Amino acid sequence: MSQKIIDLIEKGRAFLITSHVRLDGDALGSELALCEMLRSLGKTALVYNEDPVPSQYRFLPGSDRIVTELPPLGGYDAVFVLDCSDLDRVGEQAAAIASASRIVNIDHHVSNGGFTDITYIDPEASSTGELVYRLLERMGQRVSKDMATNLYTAILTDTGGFHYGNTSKESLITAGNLVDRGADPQWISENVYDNYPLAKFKLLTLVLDTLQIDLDGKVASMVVSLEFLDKTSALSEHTDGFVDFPRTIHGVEVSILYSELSDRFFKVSLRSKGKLNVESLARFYGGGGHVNAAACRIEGELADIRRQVLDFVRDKVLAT
Ligand SMILES: [Mn+2]
Repeated sequence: MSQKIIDLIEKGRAFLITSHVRLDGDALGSELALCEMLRSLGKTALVYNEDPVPSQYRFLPGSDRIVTELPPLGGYDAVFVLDCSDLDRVGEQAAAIASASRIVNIDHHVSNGGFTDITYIDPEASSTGELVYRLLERMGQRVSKDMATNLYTAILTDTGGFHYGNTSKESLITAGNLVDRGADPQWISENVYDNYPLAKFKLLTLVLDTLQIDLDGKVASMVVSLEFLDKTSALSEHTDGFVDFPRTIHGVEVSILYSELSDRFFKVSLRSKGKLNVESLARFYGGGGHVNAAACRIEGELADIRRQVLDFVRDKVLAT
């Protein structure tokens, strides 16, 4: 861990914390735990995100105090950019944030581009939440019940409920320590996973119907069209987790979700089993992520995109 980060926290007075668009449990949990730690040290700290908090994460302590309008950066000693491999991931305010006097990046993505020199990056960590926990320990900070809830949620969600290859001994020990500090695994899981709005379920029934199996049963893919969102009054955030369903099919090694963002523009979410690396595919198209979970955006006709992606999966991902 960079001593620079600890010095900066000790000397600074006011900090802004942000993360990526399309918020997830790791982004939010890490931000909120760090924010509480900074406040407990007597600092001014604020969390800013471009996107509002998705409904299943509104139980996170402190999530109601997150702002979606970027405050003037002049008053802040540094901006913490969490869980982002690239500054562009923060959204439309990336250029404004780039002008901050200091930027600190805490992240665990393999494809981190190194956009600042004050970093704590560990691709071996399960989640950014695990890194924030290490920072708390290193600084000798007490982990409150609220911090424990936020950080447990970060680890839980980024490991897919302790399911993916990043479910390491350290992530489980950290999760155990967080339970010891007051995180309630059943209550957190019920909030995150057993809390679907009905619109999401209706959307899922349409999306499941698009299931396509390719490459001898090894690849399964589904499509979310804008028309489906419209028909079911679902939001794009409701597609979170859909890509995990085809992966559960026997024999499937790679699952893909094509989500239409606008005309001729698709988000491609990728999941894989075992050592198969879908991050390489995402990176090829300008995206990124982790070995078993990655995403990118591709422009074009869906049929062409599917053909290109399947070619890449056959020649590069399954071939290794
Ligand atoms: Mn993460």
